[in-house]
Amino acid sequence: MEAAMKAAARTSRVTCARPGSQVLPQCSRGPKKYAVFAAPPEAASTAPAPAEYKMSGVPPPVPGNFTAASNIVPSIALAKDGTTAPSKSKKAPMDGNESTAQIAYAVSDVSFIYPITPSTNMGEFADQWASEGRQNVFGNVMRVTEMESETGAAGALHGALAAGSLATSFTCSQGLLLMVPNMYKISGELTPCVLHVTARAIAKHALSIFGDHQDVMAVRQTGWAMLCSHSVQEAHDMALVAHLATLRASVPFVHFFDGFRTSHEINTIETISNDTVKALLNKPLYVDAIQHHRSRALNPTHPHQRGTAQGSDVYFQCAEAANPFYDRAFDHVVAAMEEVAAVTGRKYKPYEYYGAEDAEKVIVIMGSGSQAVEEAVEYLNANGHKVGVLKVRLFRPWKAEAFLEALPASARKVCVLDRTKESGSYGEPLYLQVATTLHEAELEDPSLPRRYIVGGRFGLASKEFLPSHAAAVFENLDAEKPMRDFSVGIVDDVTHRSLPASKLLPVGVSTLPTGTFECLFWGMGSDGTVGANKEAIKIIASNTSMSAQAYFSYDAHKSGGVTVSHLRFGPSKIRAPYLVQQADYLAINHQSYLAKYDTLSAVKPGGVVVINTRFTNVESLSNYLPAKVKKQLAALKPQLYLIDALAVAKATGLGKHVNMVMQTVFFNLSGVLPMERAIALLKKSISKAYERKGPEVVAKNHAAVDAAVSSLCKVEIPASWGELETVAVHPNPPSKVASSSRLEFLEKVAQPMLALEGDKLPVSVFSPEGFVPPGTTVIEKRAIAASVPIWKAENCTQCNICSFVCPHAAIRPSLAAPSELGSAPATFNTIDAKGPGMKGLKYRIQVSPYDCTGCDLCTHACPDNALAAQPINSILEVESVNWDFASTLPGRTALMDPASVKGSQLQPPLMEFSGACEGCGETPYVKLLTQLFGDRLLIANATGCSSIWGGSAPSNPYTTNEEGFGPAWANSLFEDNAQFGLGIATGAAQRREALHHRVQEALASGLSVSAGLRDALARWADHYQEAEVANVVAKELQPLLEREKDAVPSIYAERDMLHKPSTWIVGGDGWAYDIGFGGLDHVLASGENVNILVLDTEVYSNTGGQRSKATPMSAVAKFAAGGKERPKKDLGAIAMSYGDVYVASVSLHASYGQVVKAMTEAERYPGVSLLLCYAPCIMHGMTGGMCNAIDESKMAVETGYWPLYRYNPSIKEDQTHHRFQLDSKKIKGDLEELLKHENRFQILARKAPEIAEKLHHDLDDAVQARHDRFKHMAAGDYSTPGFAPSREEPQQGDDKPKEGGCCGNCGK
Ligand SMILES: Cc1ncc(C[n+]2csc(CCOP(=O)(O)OP(=O)(O)O)c2C)c(N)n1
Ligand code: SF4
Ligand code: SF4
Repeated sequence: MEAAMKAAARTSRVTCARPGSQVLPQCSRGPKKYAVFAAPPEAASTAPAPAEYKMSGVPPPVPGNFTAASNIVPSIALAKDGTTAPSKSKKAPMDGNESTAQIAYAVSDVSFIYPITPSTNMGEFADQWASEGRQNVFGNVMRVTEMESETGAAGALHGALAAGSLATSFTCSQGLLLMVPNMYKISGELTPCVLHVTARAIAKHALSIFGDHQDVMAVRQTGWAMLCSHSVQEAHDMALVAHLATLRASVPFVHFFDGFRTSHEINTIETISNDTVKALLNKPLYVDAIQHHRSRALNPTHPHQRGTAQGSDVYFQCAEAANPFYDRAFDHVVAAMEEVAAVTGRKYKPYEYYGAEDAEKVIVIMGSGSQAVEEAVEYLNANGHKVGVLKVRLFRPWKAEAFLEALPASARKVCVLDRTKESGSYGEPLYLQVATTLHEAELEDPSLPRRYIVGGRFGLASKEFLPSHAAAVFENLDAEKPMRDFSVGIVDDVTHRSLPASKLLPVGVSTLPTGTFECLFWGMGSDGTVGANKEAIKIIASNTSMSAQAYFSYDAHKSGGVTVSHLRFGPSKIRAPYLVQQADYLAINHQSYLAKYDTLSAVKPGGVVVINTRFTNVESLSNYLPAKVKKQLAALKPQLYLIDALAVAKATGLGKHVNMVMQTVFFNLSGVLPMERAIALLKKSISKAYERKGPEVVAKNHAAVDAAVSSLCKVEIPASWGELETVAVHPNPPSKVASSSRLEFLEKVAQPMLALEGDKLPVSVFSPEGFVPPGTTVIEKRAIAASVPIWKAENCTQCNICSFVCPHAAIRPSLAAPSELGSAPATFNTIDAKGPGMKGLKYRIQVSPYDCTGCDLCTHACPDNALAAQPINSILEVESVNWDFASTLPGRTALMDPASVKGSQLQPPLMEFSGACEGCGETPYVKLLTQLFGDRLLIANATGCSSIWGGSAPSNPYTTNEEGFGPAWANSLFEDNAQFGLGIATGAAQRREALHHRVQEALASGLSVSAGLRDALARWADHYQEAEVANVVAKELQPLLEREKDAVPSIYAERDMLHKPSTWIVGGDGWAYDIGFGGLDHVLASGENVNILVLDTEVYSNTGGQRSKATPMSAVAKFAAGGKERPKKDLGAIAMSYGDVYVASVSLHASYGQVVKAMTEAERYPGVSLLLCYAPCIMHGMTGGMCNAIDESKMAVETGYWPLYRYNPSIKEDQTHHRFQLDSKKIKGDLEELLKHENRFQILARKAPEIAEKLHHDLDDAVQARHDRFKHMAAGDYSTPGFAPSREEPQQGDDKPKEGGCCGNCGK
């Protein structure tokens, strides 16, 4: 009920003004009056503009009841629940996304969005504020709609604009590319609109979520103005400038800032209040502009047509007709900047120079990098140089005169830095624009001095750009012949284009304002360190007069990865768009990091170092620490503190969460606030943050704060540590199948990257196409589990289920002949192997403690209580030796049918040790796939969690068997994976057909080869489509072909196609149900022999849990904050409706046998197969954690929430045989019980119990109805395939039956 009211309220707020808060007077237009042409005020002005639009041949807009002086922006009343946007400017710490979203929300009616890192948060902020009822400056609540893709978001944006709304969106990278077609349309129609973009790299040789300008440069041709912010403060201010300028200019704006660097950097900014924005928009100029935008909307009361087709006679002229808008846009931006300056005191220019008035050398740059250049400029000028920086904010439309005016006349040498790379171009876009500007100026005025101009690249994918790099750029300009087309910040030892390091400002020399305090915190993903530091910086920024800045860097693991928090605070404004170089304070929250990473390299000599360690005295620490680290400590002479934070956390009931303890210690040692005050503020922030989790959790955290400081010990560093010898260690484990290229990759690329030293790698070590060899995760050895399972031989019944369910392939059965156990470690106990063919063999279950994540799924799954979790420290050494020994035993893969639960686990998993979360529900499916068909797998993987845990360089969990065969894996994009997979399958099939043809021709031509080769080729030709036979013969053929390659060169050349591959298209529900559905549907209809595996977590897991069309009714997800009101899409029914698609719905943890059966059948089926896989995910918020995924999955099947079925079109229907088999035949148990175990359902139950009850009830009904339908289908009645009986008849508007019961369509 409340949801319905909310929805109605939202709609009404958007479409009509509340009494007394008139948004815009709706036009009471007479017929045939045209007000459809975009026409901005003639000149940029802050003075009230007359409501008159001069444009030759264009009638003025019809004013209706509107007057230019009317106040369109009502005073902001509190929304019903009392929430509102800030009404006064204030200083506040926030990141670039929030600072932008605040403005976008304040001035927009609607937003259409689609999640993409790092822009997603802007949409999420907007959605959150809307759900809280926050009003924009028009007194409305923004309507936020998540679309199925950015294509859809852009289409909807276009539509909303055409309907006269003030609409906005947030995106970047691939998302922005998907918007291109509509961007042309929006600009072509001269529509005011702002798109906020966290500029990001584009997926090329690899995907990267980090920041640069490749995406925005890929839309520079679409006719949108492009305004760039250089800092978090600017993101706030320029967002407003963009929204004002677009109204003035009637040209759409892309407002962009650097992804992650600005979008996720927390900095203290001065916010602009809604009252201030409102006052600006109340100016008659904007009143006019908004009214004009609305009045030229599509409206049947004063209709017009747009989007027509034009021919060669007029298209060109029409395109040129828009020139005046672009000609004036620059002035409008200047005017908007002046207006913002007038109310904030912050002055901006489209091109702004900073530096020596008589500078000889100038860097031109756009984005956050300009702040690093500013620091370098200050440093160099203070040291007698004459340099400056010209910061570009407005990239499009470009105004040459203004640019030239901003450039000091003294500048003889100019270097343009682009944060993008256009391979093959003659210079990057900003460089080309500046070069043309200078060249044309010199042509027009020969008296002007000639300037030397060069261009270079920096900062791709957030590569560090330091003041030192900027100095290197100035030094390049000093050369007699400065390098052109260079890179800075990397070492290019291939084409030798990188600049040498700066001598004037070496790395390590600080350019920060005096008194800035820098801190580094090394934490583990999901251990709470990042969250705690966000709170810390907010406490400092809000409770002291200091400026503050925070930035967080992560590695690619979904869980258990490394996080480093970079915090700065001090008396002066902090720019520094780069990582902390010299920390005053270093906290290492996990002692193992000291040995694994060079954590001490960025600490100031004499700084504070705090280590969370079990070894809390110098003697025990000395035994633990590697010599290299001790030597570093001796040289740095820090104030060293030790604390067993884990013990404190455990004692206070926080388990392994040490974040609160470490945060308290930070406040104590940094002295940033008086300790008493710091504790009070910390406790306040804890109460707020954990309120939702209940008073117990709050109390435990408070107790941890109280206990922290007394556990801290200060230790003196022994002088002897400085004299230690250090030896390099080589952690490469033995590898059964290791090509030289793989070993080289592991040594030269993977190991440095895993040690977080990838920044130091030169260009020459990389494969330019970004390819990664198989099996690289084997060297990671993360040891992130707190406890790992140990086998209790006496209880084991040898079912192999522990291995089957393990998401990380970290526990496996071993079989050994007694003779092979001679060199086994003493602790490697075994039992007699059971089962057919196992006689005389020994059996053991072995865990890899370094690779286990401690998820505990195996111990929960074991039906015989044969596994017990033990603390990792107690077993690490023993069990890792046992694991190494087990890895040397020969595989006994042929002993059992692989297509069985037990037999599948005797096959080596060819996907191991991925970076997925502990207990992830996706990985076991893919691991099983590799055990069933791994030696012939071709995988097309959609972007999503499975592409991140499955392919984050250098970690490639896909590995090879003893013959070197294994899955070949590729990710194209998020949206096109089905088509990509179809292409792979078609391409491979085509090449095999051609090979088959060649073989047949060769055999027919009586070729002179050995009888053995002839016979094998003939057998292959007869069975080349039957994998089981063809692949055996293919192996047999390899040595024969090698020997006689000269006789059959064309067959020899294609010999890798003798092997029959199995193509699998893998992706999440976001891909399959939403963005990739169009392609998926096409593949379903294609009849090709491909298999589709949908890992259904029922949300977009990879981007933080946004709603997809697979999200079940009543679940709370991002963009479904009030619980999803619509049912889950039935993808299986859609697929079955084709009739010739194999479809199965499986749940690995609920039925081990059914999933093996379904995968095997799907692979065998000679057409399209679709497997819908229930994948528990951390996003579900399971009570007790992911170790309960097995019980939860079973309950989901029992209650009918997740059905198990197989639809096999190859079965011939008759009385007893049916294509549709319902494997979960009965519904039992209480669905409500299941929902009680998952936070995604409980959030709503706590927040709005009545709505939850209704939605849960509806879900229950839908489950029951589907089960009834399935029972019919299982009995051969397919009369309503795919259509669940609906509970309510849809309202049919004009088509509703007329009296007498006729639908009316027959005309009666
Ligand atoms: C065109 C485009 N838009 C958005 C994204 C960002 N993105 C990457 S993965 C993902 C969600 C994946 O969700 P799903 O398919 O359900 O897979 P899961 O992560 O749950 O395994 C999104 C939105 C993208 N990569 N490309
Ligand atoms: S605890 Fe988890 S990761 Fe470790 S072996 Fe068991 S199932 Fe695998
Ligand atoms: S699917 Fe869920 S559990 Fe698995 S890696 Fe993604 S977020 Fe983690």
